[in-house]
Amino acid sequence: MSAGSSRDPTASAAGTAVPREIQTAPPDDSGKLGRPIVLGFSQLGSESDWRRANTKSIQEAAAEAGMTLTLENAEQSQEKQIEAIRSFIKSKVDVIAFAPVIQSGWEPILKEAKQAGIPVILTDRAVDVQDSSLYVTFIGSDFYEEGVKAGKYLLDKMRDKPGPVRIVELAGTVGSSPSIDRGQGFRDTIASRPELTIVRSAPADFTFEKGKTVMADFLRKEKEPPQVLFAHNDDMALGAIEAIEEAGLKPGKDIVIISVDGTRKAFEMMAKGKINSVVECNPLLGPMIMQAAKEIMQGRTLPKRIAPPESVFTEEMAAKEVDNRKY
Ligand code: GZL
Repeated sequence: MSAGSSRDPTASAAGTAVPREIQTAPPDDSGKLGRPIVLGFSQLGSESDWRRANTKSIQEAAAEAGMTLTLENAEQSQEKQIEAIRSFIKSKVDVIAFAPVIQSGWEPILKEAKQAGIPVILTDRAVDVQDSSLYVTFIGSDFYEEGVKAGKYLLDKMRDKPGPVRIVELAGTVGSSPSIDRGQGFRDTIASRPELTIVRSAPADFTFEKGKTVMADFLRKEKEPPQVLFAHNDDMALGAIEAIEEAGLKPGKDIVIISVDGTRKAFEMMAKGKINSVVECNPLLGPMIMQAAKEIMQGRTLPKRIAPPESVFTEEMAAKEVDNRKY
C-alpha cells in the first residue's frame, strides 16, 4: 500500500446513508506519513452502555493519537457494516477497523480490503473466516473465559446448596461471539454439578428493554421463580431487575444475578445487593486500537491476538469499586 498517495477520507461511497462522524486531529506523530493516519471504523451499534463506552474510547484515543477517524455506526446491521467497510476501501483509508455484529459473513468484504491492500484490525468480537490473514490482529476479550468466570462464581455461591438449582439465561445477539462463547463457557463450567440446570434461555440482544421483557416472560411461564439469572451483559441484567421487582421478588436475594461487562450502573446495583457478581469485559479498547494502527503503518508485526485486562467483582467489593468505574 502506498503511504503517500492522495486520499480524500471524507469522500463517501455513493449511497452510504449510514451516519458518519469524522474527526481530523493535528498531524500525528508517526512520522512515516507526514500526515495524520486515516482510520475507518465500522461500529456495530449503540445498544448498550458498554458499546457507548467503547465508541467514546475509540474517538478519544484517535484524537489523542492525532489520527483522522471516520466512525460509522451500523445500528446492529451487518449489511450496513459491510457497506461502511466498502466505503472505506473506496476512499482509500490507511487502516480499517471494525467490531463485527455477528461472527459469520465477513469473508467477501475482508477479501476486498485485502485486494485493495488496506490492513484490517478486528476489534471486540470475533469473526468466522478460513483465512486469518484477512485481518492483522484481533483486539478483544476472551468471552469463553468470561462465561467460565460466571460459572465458577455460581459453583462457589451454590457450594452448600444441594439443588436442584434452576437457572434462566438472557443471551446476547444471536450469532455474536460474546453470546456464543459466554454461554458455552458458563455451561461447560457448571456441567460439573448436573443439579444446576438452565431451565430457560432466550436472546435479549444486549439491551435493557429486551432484558426486561424476556425476564418478565420467564417469570410468567415458570411455575416457581428461578433461583439464578445469568445475563450476558449488564443492560439486560438491569432490565431484568425491573421485571423481577415488578413481579414482587427481590433481585440478588430471591434470584441470584450474575452479569457481564462491569458498567457503573451494574456496580451501583451490586452495591445495593441487587446483582451478586459482575464479570468485567473491558470496552476501553481505543488506545490499543490506535497503537496497533500506528504500528501497522510503521510496518511492524503485531500479535494475532491482543486481550485487555479484566477481573471479576462481587457484591462485597462493589461499594469501594463503583467510583473507579470509567463507564
Ligand atoms: C463484548 C461486547 C458486548 C457487550 C455488550 O465485547 O461485544 O456487546 O458485552 C455489548 O454490552 O452490547
